[in-house]
Amino acid sequence: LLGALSYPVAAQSALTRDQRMEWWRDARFGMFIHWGVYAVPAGEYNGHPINKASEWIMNRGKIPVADYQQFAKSFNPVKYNPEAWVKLAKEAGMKYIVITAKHHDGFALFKTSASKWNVVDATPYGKDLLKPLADACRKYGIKLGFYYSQAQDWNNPGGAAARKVTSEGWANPDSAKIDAYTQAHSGHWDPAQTTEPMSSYMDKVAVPQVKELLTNYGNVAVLWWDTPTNMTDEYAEKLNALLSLQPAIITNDRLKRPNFPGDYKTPEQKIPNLHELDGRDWETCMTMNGSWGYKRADNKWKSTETLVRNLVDIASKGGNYLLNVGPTAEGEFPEGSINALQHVGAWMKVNGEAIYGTQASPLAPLDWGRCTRKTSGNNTILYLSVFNWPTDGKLTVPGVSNKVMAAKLLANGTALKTTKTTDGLSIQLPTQAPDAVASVIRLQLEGT
Ligand code: FUL
Repeated sequence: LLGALSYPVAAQSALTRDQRMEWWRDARFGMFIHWGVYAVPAGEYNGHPINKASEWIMNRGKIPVADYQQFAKSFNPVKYNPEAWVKLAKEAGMKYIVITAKHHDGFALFKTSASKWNVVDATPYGKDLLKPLADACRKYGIKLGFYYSQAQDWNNPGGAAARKVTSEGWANPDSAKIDAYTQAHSGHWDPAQTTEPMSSYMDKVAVPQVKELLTNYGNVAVLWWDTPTNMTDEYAEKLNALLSLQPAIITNDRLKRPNFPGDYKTPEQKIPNLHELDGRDWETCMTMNGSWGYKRADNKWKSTETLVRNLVDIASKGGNYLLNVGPTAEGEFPEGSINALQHVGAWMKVNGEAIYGTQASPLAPLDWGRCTRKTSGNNTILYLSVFNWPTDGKLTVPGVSNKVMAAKLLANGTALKTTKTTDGLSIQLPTQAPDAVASVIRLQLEGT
């Protein structure tokens, strides 16, 4: 009889949101992975670079379904080494990974009976990519989450397509015709995309696949929905109900707005200003170069300084940083992201305690850097990350009048002298910054 129920009734999780969110709030730093057959064209189509295209190449280039599906024949990630990926994430100081189980191109990185458009059935590789990643995460104590594009799906018939993007960037002689068709067909550019209504895509693909993801891979820490384009309340409800398969799972705010706010907000490619924060949990997702999916020509990597300071800035405002890697079709991380992860990891090894398990700064914005906070018994620990090292060796911390129990540099343990001034606290620093990117002072104060 129970088997006759199509959807499990949303059992109210025995855990509170605070309990489910606890690990995530402590973690502060995670890895996003955008991986799929778009890594084959890697930003180019018919010998032309497509404007702003990596994982969006099918839509930007208005590539017909049958042509796009050809890329799967060259998707053969024989160098895929999930243990190496997980170890690298861990070395970088990241505590969780969120991978695109299915992006807008509809391609499933996992074994699914809901659609043939998946890694097992459509590629020469022929094996589930998520299973060994889930195993590696379990082995190394990293939480695993799945990104799932629940509404936009440009390959499985009936999936939605964002309306506004027009064909661009390649010398397609039919551009004008294709754009007119797209405008008239709710963003779809190929009749093969609309042979079924969205409700049957939801029933046949999205709902069963989310069920598979939440059943076949052990503990799933995060369901990272993406783009609510054309979502109805009815299907948002059905997808949301599936989360009860994983009672400890947390989820973001992209299932359907505004009725499904999820557990946290997801500013994209930007760090919110303080006045934009409303007390809800949030996570900034960001690329390491300019692209989510692998793009061969994109070699503009953010510097270690930018990445570390972003992480510190985000932690000082109480948020998380989800930093992206776009692996190649062979299954490797691009060199530029490996380097970046190693450099951030070296900083985190020394200064990680200024990030993990911290809370937002209690101080007014500082012109020389950022602050995070922890409580320890009857004391408050402030972690002062100094970006601009004072040339006169004196750092002023406005607004601090508590008794100082201890002050030291995390980089080398050097104890620091402090004096109370009318402006707050003055800390005597060595002339040289121990770390050119961000040097952290651990300041232990009486009182909480
Ligand atoms: C967006 C998507 O459309 C992008 O491709 C990317 O996945 C980003 C994280 O979210 O909404």
